[in-house]
Amino acid sequence: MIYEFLYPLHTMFSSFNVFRYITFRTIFASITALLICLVLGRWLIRKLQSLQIDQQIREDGPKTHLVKKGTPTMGGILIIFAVVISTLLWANLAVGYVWLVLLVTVGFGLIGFLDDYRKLAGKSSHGISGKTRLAAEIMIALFVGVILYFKPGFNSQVTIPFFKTVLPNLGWGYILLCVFIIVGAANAVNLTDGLDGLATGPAGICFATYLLFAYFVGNVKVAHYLQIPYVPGAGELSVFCGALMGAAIGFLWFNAYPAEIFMGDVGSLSMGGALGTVAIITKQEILLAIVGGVFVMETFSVIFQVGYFKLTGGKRIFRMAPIHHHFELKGWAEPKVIVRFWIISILLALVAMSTLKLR
Ligand code: 57M
Repeated sequence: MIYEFLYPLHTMFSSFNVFRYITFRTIFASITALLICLVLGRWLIRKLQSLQIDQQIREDGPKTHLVKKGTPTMGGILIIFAVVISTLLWANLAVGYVWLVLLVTVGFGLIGFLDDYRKLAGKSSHGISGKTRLAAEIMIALFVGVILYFKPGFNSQVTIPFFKTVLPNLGWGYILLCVFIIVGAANAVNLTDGLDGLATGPAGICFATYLLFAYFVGNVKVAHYLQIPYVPGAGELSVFCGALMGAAIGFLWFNAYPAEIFMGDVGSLSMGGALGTVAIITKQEILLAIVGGVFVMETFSVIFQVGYFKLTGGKRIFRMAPIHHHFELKGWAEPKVIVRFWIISILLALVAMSTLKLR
């Protein structure tokens, strides 16, 4: 809104010309979201405690988690609030992509909210049925895929890291890819969110990375120089990614070990769905597997664990999946697991950025 109302006044106040710059608005979107989380975090924790919206801890998990019983959850409500307010304030709302990512953020957040609520209402760690949740996620992702597929100027080519001339055109199959990436990313972040800040940190790193990608693909000169697809309007997603990065950092202030609040499925599904959608719009779909490598590693550890368990009639590859629990049961202190996963996430983000030149 600031862009729409204040930039036109630059003819009277020359300093308002600064509102035209995506870089400026991205920085202030990050600061706005971060401050909203810092200012409201303590209040939300107290509110959730008074409403007894606290985490049910599964008995079959690592025993070190039992002390976490009673930790307020559904803190993702704050993340979504901060991101929506900050994006509406600082992004150019005439760009349709902004509304598309906001739809996914709020839509997946609502699914997570209902899941969290059912767990609390049922006082167990099982929420709405997996099929219902998956169906709702697929519906939203399908809507995004169809909108993008039929949007004039948006192509159904897939960008392959390291190969600038390999751009397979999936046709309507691109819609299925959209569903796979958005739903996959949402559930990968959800699985990863099992230690204090374990999902929050890498999510912030991923949005910082896609903040840059969005700016690059949305700038015709930079896109041409890097020989990556030019996506008119995608630059505004830098503002959205900046807001999400700021909100993640702000939430981490309270979610850092020992966590005073968990984000809940409302936060993890929301952030993961938003990340998948940004990766698609910026035409850096496959690169998400590198940028979000921690989320991919966590998900595959579960797939391999469950598959091996069924194949061998009860044997396990890991002491417990997802893999963060494996290291916990090996004796690593929780903070050590968390910070080492953050380091891996930073490394993967740097490798992903390097692929823009290694082509
Ligand atoms: C999402 N949720 C955390 C919190 C957070 C198929 C199977 C792999 C599913 C998986 C599962 O249940 N995943 C659900 C992970 C939970 O966190 C809540 O959920 C939200 C995110 N969706 O915001 O509200 C617990 O994680 C801990 N936590 C923190 N700090 C945080 O900042 O300590 C979360 C956030 C919280 C808290 O203890 O209660 C979770 O782990 O459930 N299942 C598992 O991950 C289980 N693994 C398992 O069963 N492995 C089996 C098979 C199925 C692969 C095996 O290895 O043989 C583990 N999780 C639990 N108990 N809770 C182990 C058993």
